[in-house]
Amino acid sequence: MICTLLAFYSLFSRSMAEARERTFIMIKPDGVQRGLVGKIIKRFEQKGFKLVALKFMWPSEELLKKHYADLAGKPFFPGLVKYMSSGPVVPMVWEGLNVVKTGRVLLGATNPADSAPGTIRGDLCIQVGRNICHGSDAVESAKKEIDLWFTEKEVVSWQQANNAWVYED
Ligand code: DAT
Ligand code: MG
Repeated sequence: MICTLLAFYSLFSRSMAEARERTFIMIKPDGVQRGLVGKIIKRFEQKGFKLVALKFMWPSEELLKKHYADLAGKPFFPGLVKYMSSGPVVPMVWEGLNVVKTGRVLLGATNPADSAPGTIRGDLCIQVGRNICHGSDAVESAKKEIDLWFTEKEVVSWQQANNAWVYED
């Protein structure tokens, strides 16, 4: 009996821990300028993911160079930093089961020419240099990006009222 309870508890706590995965999503300057903020946020909300941090800010080149540090050697890097620092952005943290991977699926392929219809990029943009949104590509990079863009206090832990209707356990 105790074993059954323990097994059940460990299963339950594991699935709850998995549901607390976090990813860093950002609406880029073109997404803001084109009035797509609400639309992009809506995709994540409707899916069932939980918003745990959000702000509106004009990022510095310095911050963007850190954010895209692993692309520093690419020929498009200077243009990328210029574009990303050309206006305000909406950095966010979303939480949920497999949210890093599923977040990328919701965004669509990096190059909108290859993004499937129904995805954010597939529906709302055309060129890779104006692809309106960013999403972390792995759990580890998500942690780094969240720490880069948000302080610990800005990320809010809370219980979503509809949780039991989004997850079966
Ligand atoms: P993603 O944003 O899907 O994670 P990435 O990390 O490879 O893609 O690149 C970061 C951003 O850099 C991408 O969203 C748009 C820009 N970018 C990537 N490849 C590019 C290219 N070949 N030409 C111009 N911009 C590019
Ligand atoms: Mg990337």
